[in-house]
Amino acid sequence: MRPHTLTFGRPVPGAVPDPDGRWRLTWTGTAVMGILNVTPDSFSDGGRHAALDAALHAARRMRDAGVLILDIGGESTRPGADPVPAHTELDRLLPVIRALAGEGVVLSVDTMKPEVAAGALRAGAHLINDVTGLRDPDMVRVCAEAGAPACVMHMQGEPRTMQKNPVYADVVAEVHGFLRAQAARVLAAGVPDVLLDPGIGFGKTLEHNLALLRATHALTAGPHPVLIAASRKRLIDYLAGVPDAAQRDPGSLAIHLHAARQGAALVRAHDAAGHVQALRVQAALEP
Ligand code: HH2
Repeated sequence: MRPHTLTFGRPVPGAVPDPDGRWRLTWTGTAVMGILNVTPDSFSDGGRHAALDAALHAARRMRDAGVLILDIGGESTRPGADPVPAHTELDRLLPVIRALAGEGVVLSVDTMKPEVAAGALRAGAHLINDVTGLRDPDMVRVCAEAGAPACVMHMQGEPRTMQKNPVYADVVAEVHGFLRAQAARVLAAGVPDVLLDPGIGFGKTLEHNLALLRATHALTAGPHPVLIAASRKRLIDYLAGVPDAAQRDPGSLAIHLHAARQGAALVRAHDAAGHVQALRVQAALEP
């Protein structure tokens, strides 16, 4: 099983300081990034405290189950989703980040907005997961200044319209080429490290998604750790007839076990405990 490393410009739970003043988080095989969505409507009404308690309870259960990273999101990026203002996103994220900082788990924040990333990093988050792939120079600056690595994801178009008519001449070459070029650009600008993610479902047809998943090994052969995030996505409905997203954990796991066999460093999952269990069993079965 392959070792993976993610480098941070400041201390992070589980990371070891280096003589060069950076902190290295190292793991072997495929780790889990657990999804924590804090986008409840109840945040705007009297259920605010209950919603915060529920989010913290879910986060601690994922941590105890053995996730490496928690990915906290305050805005849905689902196809057709409406954007949320920065202050609303921060309002949802900050209480959760403040409560979980210091609880021994690496905190990633899933945001497209530099001002949200900056606020989240100040509050104790460690990593930025930006589905726009750090195309905004302000996002690059925020990550570099905070010493936070970033997940660089590929997306064609923007969330509201991306599934209308995605077109590629060669999807694998284009997506991998974009990720490699962005990684070089972002690292040159001072961001300490990157995770690369082909962006399953972000401006891609079923055939595009399958081609990218089958080619995961070509991306993992490169120098950067790779994240695959297919949890509960629509391609599972297309492949197996599961219209209810909440019922798609078995299909998610099948995709993520395949990604693990192809060398993915991380998989992003709603059913974090189920993924930790299955990945441990698969790892033990490898010769
Ligand atoms: N997909 C979603 C959100 N964040 N981040 C990365 N790096 N890669 C992804 O593929 C990815 C992501 C999908 O978002 P949403 O539809 O809001 O749902 P959820 O956060 O529950 O997955």
